[in-house]
Amino acid sequence: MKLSVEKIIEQNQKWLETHEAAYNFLAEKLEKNGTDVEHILKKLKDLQVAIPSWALGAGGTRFGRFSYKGEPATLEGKISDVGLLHSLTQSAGAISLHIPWDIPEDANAIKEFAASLGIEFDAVNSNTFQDQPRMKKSYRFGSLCNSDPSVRELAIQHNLDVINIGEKLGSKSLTVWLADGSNFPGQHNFQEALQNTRDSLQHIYKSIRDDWKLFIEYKPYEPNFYSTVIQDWGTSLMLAEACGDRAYTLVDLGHHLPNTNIEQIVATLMMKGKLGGFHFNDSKYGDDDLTVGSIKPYALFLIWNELVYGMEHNKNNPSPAWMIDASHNIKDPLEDLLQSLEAIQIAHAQALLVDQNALREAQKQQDVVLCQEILQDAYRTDVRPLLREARLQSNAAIEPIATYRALDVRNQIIKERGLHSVASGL
Ligand code: AOS
Ligand code: ZN
Ligand code: ZN
Repeated sequence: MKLSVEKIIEQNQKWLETHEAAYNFLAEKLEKNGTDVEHILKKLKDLQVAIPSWALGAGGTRFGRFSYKGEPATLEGKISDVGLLHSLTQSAGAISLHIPWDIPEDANAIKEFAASLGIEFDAVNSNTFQDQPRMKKSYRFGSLCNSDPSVRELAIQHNLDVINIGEKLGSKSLTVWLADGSNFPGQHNFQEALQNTRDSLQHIYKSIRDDWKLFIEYKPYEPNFYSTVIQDWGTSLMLAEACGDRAYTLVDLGHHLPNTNIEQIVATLMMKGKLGGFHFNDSKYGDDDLTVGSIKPYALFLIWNELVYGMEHNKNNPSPAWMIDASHNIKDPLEDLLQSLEAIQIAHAQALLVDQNALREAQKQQDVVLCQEILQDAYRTDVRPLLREARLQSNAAIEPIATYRALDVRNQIIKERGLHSVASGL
């Protein structure tokens, strides 16, 4: 199913008048305070966030999974769902594939189909956390870290195959997230596991083309509960540096122990020019993969504040590859992703509102109270009229979720695919 621009514009009429009044009021107020509103609108329009192919169906836990109605059962279906999100927001112009869940039968045809919806292929993800049918060896005791060289070889080869598929689709990066770790003290020789991982990653890195990047994701625990080989940003950074210039750390918001200061991690990585990828989600306890901004919106704003600062000041850091890595056990996945996109852009816009010069000055004066006032003044601004205006100017929906519902998109999808169609993946 496809949403035409005409239909979206027609829906926009309902909200146009209220939107214009709210937008003009806010824009005038901001301009008076010296904010360049056009600049913010441009930044909002430019930001494109990749949608992972595995977020288009319902997620699950180890206790089970409840499929959602009309999930996309094919790669075409997943791309077409991302096309819907992009039509509604003009900010989801890419998909991130997971291999082997999403192996295209005809890469050219898939590429053309995606292009017809304005969708590009972002990072490709390898999967060495599950055994595949007919595999000669098992990842039960790890993949790139495994003490058995033949398992490491298998995992390296899988990554090379993923790169090969990505090249055919026009991807420019590989994301490696490893489940490798141990469940019990004594199970691993920590040093050997890390060295094996480093050697394996170096091998993979040598096979990526000059215009590609390697993203190394870290995570403190799960699925292993005693130790994880790449447990934190420091280990990831160390491995990225051991690989080379085009290897970077990937920050996933859910991959931190409670109360970790993620914004400081972001600042440190950007200062080193090593923040390459970013996975958005939200969490209360661990890697909960909840809707972005649903639990800790202020933390998200503080993180965006460092991202905005870093993109402005750390020219050695490439523009990070943005992706939503959430999974929704009970919501309509497309509505959940629309909420996530909105939350990302809200925090982005609020961070763009921070008066950086005033903040630097207050920091120099050691005026702690004023520093907090400056940040919270930006955070407490209702920036939604800016998001709506950016979408309106891009022929996207002023109100994406309301438009999705008004156009009865889910029911049309169900008509096409059937109620019980199930997405491949986790
Ligand atoms: C796992 O926890 C990570 O966040 C990954 O990015 C992973 O590849 C993805 O969630 C699919 O399993
Ligand atoms: Zn992730
Ligand atoms: Zn995760």
